[in-house]
Amino acid sequence: MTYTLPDLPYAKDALEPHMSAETFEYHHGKHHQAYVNTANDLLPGSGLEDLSLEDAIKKADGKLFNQLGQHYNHSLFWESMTPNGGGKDMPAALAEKIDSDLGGFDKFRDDFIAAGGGQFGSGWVWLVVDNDSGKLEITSTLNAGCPITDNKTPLLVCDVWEHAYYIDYRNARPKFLETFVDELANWENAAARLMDAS
Ligand code: MN3
Repeated sequence: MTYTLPDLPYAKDALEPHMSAETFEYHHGKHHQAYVNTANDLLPGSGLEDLSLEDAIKKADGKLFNQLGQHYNHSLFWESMTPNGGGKDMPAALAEKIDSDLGGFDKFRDDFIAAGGGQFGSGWVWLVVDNDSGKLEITSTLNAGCPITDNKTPLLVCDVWEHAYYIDYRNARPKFLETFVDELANWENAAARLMDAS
């Protein structure tokens, strides 16, 4: 297995003014690329060379886990955004599941923003399906943490490392999270992942 940086699913300036081309130049072109390169440097001799990314994450630890987790997390983060995304307008199957499992869109919005804002230091905030209960959950992870190691299927993720928002929002992480939910979230992609999970 050799990992490669996935292309962005839109042009670098497609999410402006909410996320700038400059942010993508650094975040996708440099940060994510570096995780991919380091993963490929560490993989030979790890015993995980022939596994899928998901299976390798479940078995890796230490520095290799960090690179693989960051590769998976960033790949889903790019997919988790779309031009003219966000807001309440989403596929019915996902909206109904948010109503039944998370108390409706407004409560989901508040709880997702609070979970991302409350993550101390670097990390991620997620909308996931718990594979045992089948219910949606909001969860956050530290550093390269990834919910697939906790038997959950990720539907949507927002990066809350400072490098994700510092160019466009400086220190205003809550404003970045509000913009993610209101303007950027790719509900179509989350709904497709929900369908695959169930
Ligand atoms: Mn990042």
